[in-house]
Amino acid sequence: MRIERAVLRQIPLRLKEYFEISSGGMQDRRILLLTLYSEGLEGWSECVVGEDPAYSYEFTNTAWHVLTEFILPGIVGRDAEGPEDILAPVRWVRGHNMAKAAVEMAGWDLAARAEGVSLSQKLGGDRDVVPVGVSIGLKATDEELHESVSGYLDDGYARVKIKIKPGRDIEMLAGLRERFPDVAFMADANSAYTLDDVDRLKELDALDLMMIEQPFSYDDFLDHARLQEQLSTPVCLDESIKSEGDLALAFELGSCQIVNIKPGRVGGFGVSRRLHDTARDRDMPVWCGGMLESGVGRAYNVALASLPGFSLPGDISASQRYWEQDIVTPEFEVEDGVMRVPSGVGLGVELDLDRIHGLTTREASFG
Ligand code: OSB
Ligand code: MG
Repeated sequence: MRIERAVLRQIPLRLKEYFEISSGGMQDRRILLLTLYSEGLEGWSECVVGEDPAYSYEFTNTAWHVLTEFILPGIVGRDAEGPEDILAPVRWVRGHNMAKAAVEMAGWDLAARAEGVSLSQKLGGDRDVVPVGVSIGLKATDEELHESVSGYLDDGYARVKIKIKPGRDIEMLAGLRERFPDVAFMADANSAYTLDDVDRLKELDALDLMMIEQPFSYDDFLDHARLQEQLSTPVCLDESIKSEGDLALAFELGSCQIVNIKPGRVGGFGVSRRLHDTARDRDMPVWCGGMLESGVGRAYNVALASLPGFSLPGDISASQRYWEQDIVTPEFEVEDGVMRVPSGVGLGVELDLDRIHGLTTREASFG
């Protein structure tokens, strides 16, 4: 596939509800959409950066910068065998996985379209529906949290993830467990703790959680291992796993028992599939995380989650959980704990191009 042209766009999209995690909040998303043109086809992808460098050093402006200055000029006009070597001319660019992933993933859409198959089929997915959960941000009061949980349970989610931070953790989760004795809950700390908090974190073991996600810093493999040793609740790593080497390290040290795979964070679909394969060989469950994506990024997450090793529900929620109106049709929906994997060619959903063009605030094109 020869990449003849690339267009990068930014559009504002306001989350229906303010979303707060331990490092801060978000409401006004700035979605980056990439279109690659090759042999009469268009491949679309979303660069899943946040608006500030809290979750990762990458954010909207670093991705815009590195894509427009280095990555897109480096790949436009070049030939690639397929999506997995589309980034070959810019291998020298260190880091910036989310920026790189956007290019690689648009390449998967192009490749799927060229073969007339869905993204899921192209990747090797073997399921028509995938189990899905919801991730609920920090709430000011327990009452608000309980109300939110109860609404999402009515919507049919298969498990509920609760954001935690020091001061909003054990007691809050204990209250939730008391009110909802049988719900599959997990907690996500987004790096809010250190090993000094180990005694407190051990109290989680009484709450029957599926897992605790990323309690410590993204680079703290050793302390995560020390925690897991003392905790019966499985530790799941998110921010820490950016490459195959990170997974090998986590496995070797015993830093976690479960891994959350986000294709943007690890640099694309190729790495995501290899992480899935490795975890599967080692009997380590994986699930697909989310980055509050528009329908474009969501299409990739659903396709990824259709691989056989994604045994746990992902953070893949309905379009309506995030947006008044998504930028794809049909919107993604949840019923009885599952989401349907699109079976149409490529992303398998239609882009609302008029709306995307109307919303575009920044645009750069190459070739
Ligand atoms: O840690 O999983 C996370 C959103 C933004 C940044 C980090 C995270 C999240 C979520 C939301 O938990 C998951 C979703 O997209 O629904
Ligand atoms: Mg997380």
